[in-house]
Amino acid sequence: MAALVSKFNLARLRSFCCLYPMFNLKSPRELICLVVTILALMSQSLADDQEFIEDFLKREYSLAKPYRGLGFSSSSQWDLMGTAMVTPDHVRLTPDLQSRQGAVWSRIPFFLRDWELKIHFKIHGVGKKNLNGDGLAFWLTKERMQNGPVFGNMNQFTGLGIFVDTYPNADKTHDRTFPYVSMMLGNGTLAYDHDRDGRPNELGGCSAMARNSIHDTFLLVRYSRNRLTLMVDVDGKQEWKDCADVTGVRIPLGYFFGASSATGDLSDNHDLISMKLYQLTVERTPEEEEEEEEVTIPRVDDMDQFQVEVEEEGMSGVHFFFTLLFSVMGLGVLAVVGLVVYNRWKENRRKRFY
Ligand SMILES: [Ca+2]
Repeated sequence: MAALVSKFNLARLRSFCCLYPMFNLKSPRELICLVVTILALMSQSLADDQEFIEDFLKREYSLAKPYRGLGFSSSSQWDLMGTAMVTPDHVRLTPDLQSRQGAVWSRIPFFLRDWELKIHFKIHGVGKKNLNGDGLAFWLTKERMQNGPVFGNMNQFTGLGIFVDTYPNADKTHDRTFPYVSMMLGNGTLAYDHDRDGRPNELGGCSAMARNSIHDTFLLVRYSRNRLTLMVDVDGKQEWKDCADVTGVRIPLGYFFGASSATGDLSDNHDLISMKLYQLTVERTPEEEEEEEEVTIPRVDDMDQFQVEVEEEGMSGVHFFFTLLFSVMGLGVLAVVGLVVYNRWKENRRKRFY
């Protein structure tokens, strides 16, 4: 549909260009008129595209100005937590003060299979570079509204975590520049290692100069056909730069979106301006529908680290061993008892014959 709309506008522009030589521009006034007409056509095209995008915007999972449906009332779609505060321009998760934690969590479980999340955020503060912290995190997890050590959320979370880490905790490894954006898939047992800036369990990431930036800073998370892509736009060029891309990622349905932040000895203002969720239209053949298995625990295919034994659907190794052991012992006891009884019976029978 977007393509159609754009094509239509392109056609309009082209027909206009064909007409162009026919115009005999005699005065600067006519030239201005021409430029205005072209600009009007172009803005129309942008507006149409915008409309197309808005069609797929899922408002119930999005958070944007003027931040209605956010707060403590029963009709709210988002809950606030800790130091999170709504202003006309942003949701401030933490102020530029030490030891604060703030978060915002969606109340509605999420059930779309193919989607795109565009996040507009701002991290700024008075601290010098690398004397600020700790950063921001965005979530799609089973758990919600928990306090903890992972940018203001619990550790051993179940689901997706996207981090904008602004402080190098593992400062001896000068392998990356901060802020560093990364993603991790938690399964309830894997931990985010804060002291190592999440290196052991990260799925991928990139450096992004997203702090005290004069430009607007954005993240894009796309999840479609089990492929998870992370992109950043922090240079004011209005273009997405690839950051991480992983296939075979299985995220169960029914999880919650959230954003959280924490400050420690070092601090920053961590502002969330918007989180916009778009549904992606993906055609699937009946065979593909059949192949699409429903997962209960997040995992990444071909990455052992992200696999856990599903114990509720079968016996664990230890359970199986003891069941087998006791069964064998039980059979042994039965055999012995049976043998004794049989010998007694045989003896009695022999005695009767004498
Ligand atoms: Ca860090």
